[in-house]
Amino acid sequence: MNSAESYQSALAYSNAPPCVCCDGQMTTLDEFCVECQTPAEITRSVRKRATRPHFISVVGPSNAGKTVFLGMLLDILCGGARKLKGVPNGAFSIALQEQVISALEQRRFPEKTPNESDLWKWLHCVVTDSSGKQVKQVDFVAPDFAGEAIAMELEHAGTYPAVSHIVQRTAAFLLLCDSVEVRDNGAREDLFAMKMGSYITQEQGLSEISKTRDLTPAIAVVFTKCDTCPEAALDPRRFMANNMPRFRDYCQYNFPRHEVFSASVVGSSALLSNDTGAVARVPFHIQPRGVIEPLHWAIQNS
Ligand SMILES: Nc1nc2c(ncn2[C@@H]2O[C@H](COP(=O)(O)OP(=O)(O)O)[C@@H](O)[C@H]2O)c(=O)[nH]1
Ligand SMILES: [Mg+2]
Ligand SMILES: [Zn+2]
Repeated sequence: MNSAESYQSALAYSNAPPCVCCDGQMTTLDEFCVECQTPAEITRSVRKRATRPHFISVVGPSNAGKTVFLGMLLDILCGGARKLKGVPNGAFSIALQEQVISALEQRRFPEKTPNESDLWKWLHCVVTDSSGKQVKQVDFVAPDFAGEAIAMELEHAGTYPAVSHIVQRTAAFLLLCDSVEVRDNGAREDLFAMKMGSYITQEQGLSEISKTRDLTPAIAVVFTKCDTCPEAALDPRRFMANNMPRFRDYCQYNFPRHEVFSASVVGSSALLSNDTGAVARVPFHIQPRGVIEPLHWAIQNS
């Protein structure tokens, strides 16, 4: 490296703020944090506003409905009709919203999320909550994780460092569970949630003493696709007690702040097969239900 080059690289280091997720050193040339894959765009925009961002992560097994839920959530926040309003930051947040909504409008569900963490779509939205006496503003930052990556990391901690960094930094988790899977395959979903719960406990270094309200993250269990599962829609708490008893107990003991919700993004859908015999679920009309409530609860409780 000649002196001009080393001057350039020194400048790139000195001007870049540390990563907003893992505090790792970044350079002005990085598009993503090399450590945790958080886009530099999020770090830049959050540091400019000089606030400490609120990481709310949406987790759950593959196919739980995370991508669709996040896209719809963004769309509702930006509609701004309610007490909770959001302004999306950066091209990637808008891209996620667009991808999900335009797919639904064409009566299909969006493509699956890639496994490589740098291809994940990140959502960043400045959310204003004016439902209480005091107006509260938070930076809502959430990666759209691939479910397989989460599952791999739970089995072999360290496979996806990005997941670990983000979990450590997260104040509230929305744990999405496919309500039909829970109804028909309760034990498996219960086990996944247990693994997720103990991973969070371990990564956040929660000891017996720290399990007080203030130090534990808020956990919102969200039963998705409840348009196809009336039991979950009717009484999500009871549905959890009946079908995921182990994780219910785990939450009661380890996460003093937890709540249970049910959600769906479509009013109705059907399984249709094409000429080759492949079966796909086709959404008929967009009718979000219970999408905003878990986020609102998470903001107020973390
Ligand atoms: N009936 C119904 N199906 C849904 C809903 N949300 C998602 N799905 C289905 O679940 C599949 C997986 O959703 P996706 O968001 O990609 O899951 P992810 O892997 O957790 O990101 C979709 O392709 C749809 O078939 C919903 O609200 N209702
Ligand atoms: Mg996805
Ligand atoms: Zn980082």
